[in-house]
Amino acid sequence: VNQLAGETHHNPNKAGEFGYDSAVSPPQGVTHTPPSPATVGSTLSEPNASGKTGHGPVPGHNATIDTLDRVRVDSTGRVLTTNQGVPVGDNQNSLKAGLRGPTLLEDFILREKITHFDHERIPERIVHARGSGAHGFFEAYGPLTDLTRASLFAEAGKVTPVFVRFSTVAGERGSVDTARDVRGFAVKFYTDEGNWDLVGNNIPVFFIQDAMKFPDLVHAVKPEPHNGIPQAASAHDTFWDFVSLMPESTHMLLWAMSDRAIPRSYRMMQGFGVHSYRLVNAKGESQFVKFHWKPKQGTHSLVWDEAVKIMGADPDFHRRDLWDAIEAGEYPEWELGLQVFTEEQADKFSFDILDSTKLIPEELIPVTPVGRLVLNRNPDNFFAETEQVAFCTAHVVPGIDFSNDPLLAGRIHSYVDTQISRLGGPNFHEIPINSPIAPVHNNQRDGLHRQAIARGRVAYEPNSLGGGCPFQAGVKGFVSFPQPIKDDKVRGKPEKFAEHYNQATLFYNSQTEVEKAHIAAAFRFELSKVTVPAIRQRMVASLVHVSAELAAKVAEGLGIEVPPGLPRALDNPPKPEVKVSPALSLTALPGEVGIRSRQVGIVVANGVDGASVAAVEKALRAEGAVPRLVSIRLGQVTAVKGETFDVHATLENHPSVLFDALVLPCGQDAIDTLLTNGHTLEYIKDQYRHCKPILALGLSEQLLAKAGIPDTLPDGQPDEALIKAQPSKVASVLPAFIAQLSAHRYTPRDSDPPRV
Ligand code: HDE
Repeated sequence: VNQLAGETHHNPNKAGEFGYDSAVSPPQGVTHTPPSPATVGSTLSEPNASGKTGHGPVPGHNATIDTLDRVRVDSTGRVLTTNQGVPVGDNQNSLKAGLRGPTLLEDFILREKITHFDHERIPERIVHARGSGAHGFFEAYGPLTDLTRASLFAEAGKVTPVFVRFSTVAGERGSVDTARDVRGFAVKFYTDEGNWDLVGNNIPVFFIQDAMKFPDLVHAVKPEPHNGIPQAASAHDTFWDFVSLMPESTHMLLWAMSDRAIPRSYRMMQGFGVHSYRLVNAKGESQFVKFHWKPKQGTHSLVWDEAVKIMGADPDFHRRDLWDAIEAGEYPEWELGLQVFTEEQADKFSFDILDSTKLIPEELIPVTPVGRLVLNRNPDNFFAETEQVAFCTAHVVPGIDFSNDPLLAGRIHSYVDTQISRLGGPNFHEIPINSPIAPVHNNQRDGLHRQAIARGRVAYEPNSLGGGCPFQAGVKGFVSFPQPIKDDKVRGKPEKFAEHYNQATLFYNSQTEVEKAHIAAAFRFELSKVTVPAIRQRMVASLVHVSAELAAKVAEGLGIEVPPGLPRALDNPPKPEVKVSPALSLTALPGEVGIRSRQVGIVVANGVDGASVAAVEKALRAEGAVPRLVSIRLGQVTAVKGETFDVHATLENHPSVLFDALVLPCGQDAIDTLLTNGHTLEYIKDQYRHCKPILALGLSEQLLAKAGIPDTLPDGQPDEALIKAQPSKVASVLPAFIAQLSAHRYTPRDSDPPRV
């Protein structure tokens, strides 16, 4: 039973993992939800394809799963075979000429096994190598037919299966989850008119304006080529050398230095399509659109010291969090929102909507919710699904089209191209996780690893021998929006692209004081890792144009004077329409309040007051949180009245940075034991430093004192997330503790440097 799942949770959309019969009958003691009638293109409330009325809206079944069924393998109860299906008699010993003699070349069983093993790895993605994926579905809120003919938006309740992959960008496949980095947010919609891939990030803008610069950017941020250092980090010379010479990166740098780049969870971050795309309706009318994903779980982040410590404590922090939540039936959910705007509106903006270093403030174009995305099933096999999934911005469907964003243009080429070497040929669309649910018929043939067996002698068009099939769909097929173009062929950029700082300033000015402090600290940290002083200097000279306050703070942190601003590309930059945009601050998006799936550590030891521990555990479980008892070693602890508690984790194997909140127990013997254990004090210090709620019962005040935890905030005000109570009064403080946990972090406690 997985940790988050506790004893009671079970993901009804995934039959038991173990046992040959698991595909048909659930493991004992759990309820199995029958597959819902929702097939691709169906609505949740409609009868299913077979005409039978369904079981009602069970938002669980994924049509992708049906198509993947044909390739699923369950070896339970089966005999071991070679890849040719020949039963293997001995899987322990190679074939030898005598027990001590040479191994024979003839041993095809050994050779097949080793040969396959030798080729198990494929090239990792050049960027976004480390990621985690899940299956789910998208459900449209209502018809968007006036805007787009894309079939997934055709009617209210229409359900389209999806596969989503989240990722970091710079780190290699085996790197850590909580690096400071942009996160990928790639969604493959298996629509009934073909696959649409919305390959986005958790930040709405990008570092560069033109695809021409992408290889340079990536070469700059990846580990330096001479020594392969550093892994999964932008805090090094080549990255800051490049971006400090590219003022267009400044806006994105502000986002990347904000807490957005260290999310608490993949489940708790926004997603953005970044570029302007087009929606095209059945009449051929088109408007521009920007895509937004907003998490129902709220948008929450780590703090840097916490992120660094989690890298060591659990490098798979985000992967595990996503996996556990889905296994436990805590399906993460996002709302898709659209910013729709016309060419005429776009022309009037002070910025260019083809420039991916700019966003459209929500004050100018509001975000309209149009549907929800739910992830409800973990992959069966990481390699087959998460590693082999191939997202391509070129994968669009009728009703979705491109803008002329020059960054997007390069992407339309790059993603298909990269899969050809990564996945070994042009037939990567036939790999089960990539193959559309919509049928595929064309005259493309052959190539490495071809799976389809195309029948007949016709592989060309026009033909008469095949009755002209497959025939063109005409206007029912994908028709590119006929945007008029009349211009010179040039290498260059439109003038508005040359304004680099307005939106960086907008972003900075829209942050809370604590968020601003974290941005300054992140610049200080990253630039302090740069060894060439001139690069640090140049970067601060760029920040001068963003905010004098920010430049001063960073300069102070680096021990330099604020330099004069870099020369600007434009003498008279256009005036921005919006000065402050609350939606750009993380705190603007609290999400649904609640503590579901939040991890709470309850520290225990022999002699603990058992009644209050049990009460806290029960109350947290009732709210959907995941309380875990932590002690010096595994096994059981015996409470003061003789009750016993199972210990779930140890102070050593599960550092407190992995918890969202901490409970310290009462009971003199327990406190005496914990006081002598340095791990306990680190536990408390980290929770305090990272502004997480602490519930300290009775005598545990002694632990707080030994850890040096201040009673009040620096200004003498009470610390509302440091909640103290006698064990008998625990019920009266639990609501306050739960409220603090739901607020995620108690920022009034934030200080730089930390007080303890
Ligand atoms: Fe990517 N990007 N990118 N990118 N990108 C890749 O494709 C590329 C950009 C993004 O989970 C690669 O399959 C170019 C912006 C995500 O599998 C590659 C340019 C955004 C993922 C590639 C960009 C992204 C990728 C590497 C500038 C946010 C991971 C492996 C012109 C809107 C998808 C692969 C997954 C992956 C190229 C810029 C998002 C090399 C040339 C902007 C989420 O094709």
